[in-house]
Amino acid sequence: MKAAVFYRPNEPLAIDDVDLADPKPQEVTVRVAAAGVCHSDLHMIDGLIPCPSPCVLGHEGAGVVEKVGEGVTYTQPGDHVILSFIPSCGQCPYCIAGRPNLCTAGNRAATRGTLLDGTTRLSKDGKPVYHLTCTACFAPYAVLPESSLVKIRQDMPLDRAALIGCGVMTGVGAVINTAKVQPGSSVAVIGCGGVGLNVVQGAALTGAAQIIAIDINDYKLELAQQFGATHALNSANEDALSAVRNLSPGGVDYAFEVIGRPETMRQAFDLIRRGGLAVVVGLAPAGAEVSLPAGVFLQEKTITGSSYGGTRPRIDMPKLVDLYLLGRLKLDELISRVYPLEGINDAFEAMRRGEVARSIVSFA
Ligand code: PAD
Ligand code: ZN
Repeated sequence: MKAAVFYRPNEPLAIDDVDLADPKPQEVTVRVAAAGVCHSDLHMIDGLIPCPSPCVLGHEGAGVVEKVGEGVTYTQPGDHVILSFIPSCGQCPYCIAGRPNLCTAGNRAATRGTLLDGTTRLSKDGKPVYHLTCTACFAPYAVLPESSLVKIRQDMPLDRAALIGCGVMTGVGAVINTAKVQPGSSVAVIGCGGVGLNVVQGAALTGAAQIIAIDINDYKLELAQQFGATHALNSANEDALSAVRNLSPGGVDYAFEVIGRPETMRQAFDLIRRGGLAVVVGLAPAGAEVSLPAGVFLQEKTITGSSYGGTRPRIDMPKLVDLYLLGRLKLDELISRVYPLEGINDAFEAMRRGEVARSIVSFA
């Protein structure tokens, strides 16, 4: 089959023929319907975050179960599923504590690019090809661990469902699971791309009273207002700190960094009030550090990261599906463009130029 393969940073992905073996025990083959284009993959293409090579990218997807390996009990052929980009072993202290997004074996496999047993089902000319985050969904078929699948209602359109697999879950989850934003609060969101727009809509869902969208691209700020932002600040033209202090004296209750830059992570910390919470969602380049003003620790501010929106995928994702089908979660508005697999590099260029909320690759 054709797949989008990463060989080296700072090069376009290759649309190459790769082989996909049958699922082993506890694994499943999924026919991918659609895959969203997320900035995390672009960080790897840009060489900011390490990526095993060669590797089929794509970690935001949904599709239909085609085949199940021995011992699979959760799912059967024909099921509609969202692909979760962190599998879970179900047995480590994180999984037992209800934090499968931090699963030791799942995170190890996801970054190493293998399935949970340390091997790959993808290959080319008999040599292993890695599966980004056990999903590798920039391809018409994927083999995943059973624990990477989340069954969903059959009446949910699969292209919309794909977005829940990363951007929507990460953004809404950062608000609901990580920050637990309270109704009536003030929230600043720095970076309103595919994930940041979902932080904005997550904040709107929780009933935040003031949602201040910050970006350097006016188109993203317009989108943020459609997604529920009450204020929009272009930080290329005005100083975000003083503008936010004017709107919310003393600082906001919660600030979210959704870009992946140390400067804006620091900005999130500066924007919160005494006792406030800053949440870092963006992935920083490998080795980057953030410095914090030591004098303000007595202000009891908190800064934390949010991995995959702190999700328990099989609990949260079907709820997001229900909210979409009730008309309470915006997904249609996120899909700015639809590309065939061969257009994948154009989709990343459009993201780099800031032209899209999200693009999807469709295999329909
Ligand atoms: P995107 O490219 O769609 O959005 C990034 C946004 O940031 C764009 O709207 C930019 O205009 C804006 N921006 C860039 N620089 C600045 C700046 N200096 N000040 C203000 N705004 C700026 O990316 P995305 O939404 O797909 O991903 C955002 C980040 O989230 C990225 O680092 C990605 O790797 C990370 C991510 N994290 C997780 C997780 O589990 N924590 C999951 C998915 C994505
Ligand atoms: Zn992503």
